[in-house]
Amino acid sequence: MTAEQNTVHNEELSVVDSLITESSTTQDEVARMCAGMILDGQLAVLQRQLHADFLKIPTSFQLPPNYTGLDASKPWLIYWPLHALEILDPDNQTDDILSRIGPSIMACLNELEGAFGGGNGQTAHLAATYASLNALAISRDEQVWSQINREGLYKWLMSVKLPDGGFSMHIGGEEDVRAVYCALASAALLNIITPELTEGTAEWISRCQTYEGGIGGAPGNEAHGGYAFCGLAALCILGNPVEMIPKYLDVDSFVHWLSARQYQPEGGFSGRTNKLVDGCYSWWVGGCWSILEGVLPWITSKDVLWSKADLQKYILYCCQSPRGGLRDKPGKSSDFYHSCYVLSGLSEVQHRYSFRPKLRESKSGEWSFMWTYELESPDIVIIDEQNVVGPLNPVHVLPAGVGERMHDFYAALGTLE
Ligand code: FPP
Ligand code: ZN
Ligand code: K
Repeated sequence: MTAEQNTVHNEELSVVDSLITESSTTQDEVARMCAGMILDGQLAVLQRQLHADFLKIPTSFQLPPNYTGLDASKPWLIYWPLHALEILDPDNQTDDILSRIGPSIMACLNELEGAFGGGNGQTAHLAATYASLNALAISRDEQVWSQINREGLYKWLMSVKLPDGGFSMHIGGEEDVRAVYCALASAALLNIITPELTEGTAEWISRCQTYEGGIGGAPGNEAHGGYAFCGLAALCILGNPVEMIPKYLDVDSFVHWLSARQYQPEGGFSGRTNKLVDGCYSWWVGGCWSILEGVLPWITSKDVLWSKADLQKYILYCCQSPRGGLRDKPGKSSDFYHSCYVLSGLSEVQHRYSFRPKLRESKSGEWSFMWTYELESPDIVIIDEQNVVGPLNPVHVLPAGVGERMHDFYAALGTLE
């Protein structure tokens, strides 16, 4: 079935009930607004220069006052825009920008605890640690890499590991599947994955899959796109995804829930049932599709579970802010978080990723670095040359090759004593 037939098909089947609520009204408004912006049979142009200028703000200026709420997210304010800049165009990464990543990130290291906080002197935190290591991967700064105390970081990771197999975000903090993903992705980059670090974790992730088929933040919580990605990507770090995914997830119900995330006529994804489309789910949900397509060949064979063409249209027509940067939906302002994940979603649409276990020796801790990519086929999605963004590692959400290089640096140093 082509994307066009798919649209007609869904409209014929759409059921409108007579109950009007605040949510049904906003849903109708968003659908109408997006439909009005999307031109059929054409593609909007990706405004590269405008987005690059927006994404360079944190590298050259003081952030505007509305960013003060992100004072505990400084590593994210480095990772988000720099990842987005690099997939937009690798030439955006000047030596000057890259050389300033290391010192800025190292200022967030909590030396007493052994991991990174959201800012200078702040508590060590898994989200900040994940964003910090991703930013350091992008820096390619081996001098700074060699300053990281992997033993100390490993001890801290073990201190947030919980007896049920999950992880808490910080010492005494909340336990959720974000924490699992952030811990494992960090450990994979540093080549410090051990059996004791991962014991019981796949089973814990499995308990987060809900009756809807998606993955919730913790066992018993509502399925959500953000957590679905974290759970699926974490399984791809824990072992060979070809075995891990079907072993720990009910794949049919997961795929069923994922396919219900795309809305018509918007073309974008929602994060959960009965909520609105949002550009950032182009990655959180789209990333799940990338991984599944790369691991389970039957998902790759047809374009009937979701429409890449329609997601690309949502991104290009509805998520580009006229002031530069990418956004949740029309009417919202752009920000660095949405720029990172909307552009990653565009990359996912334009590339087909494959998991290739023979690429490397399959030692533990290497599973997430065995991904290859090619441009998606033109009968699945039209890729206009002027809109192409770069490929990713779909597990680490880093420009392709970047996480691999950092992992190899630490692999050459060997494992921990
Ligand atoms: C709902 O917000 C959002 C959540 C419940 C959390 C989502 C989780 C992520 C985005 C993943 C984070 C991942 C890492 C690696 C830190 P909402 O109610 O405003 O949005 P909604 O209406 O779209 O559900
Ligand atoms: Zn969003
Ligand atoms: K893809």
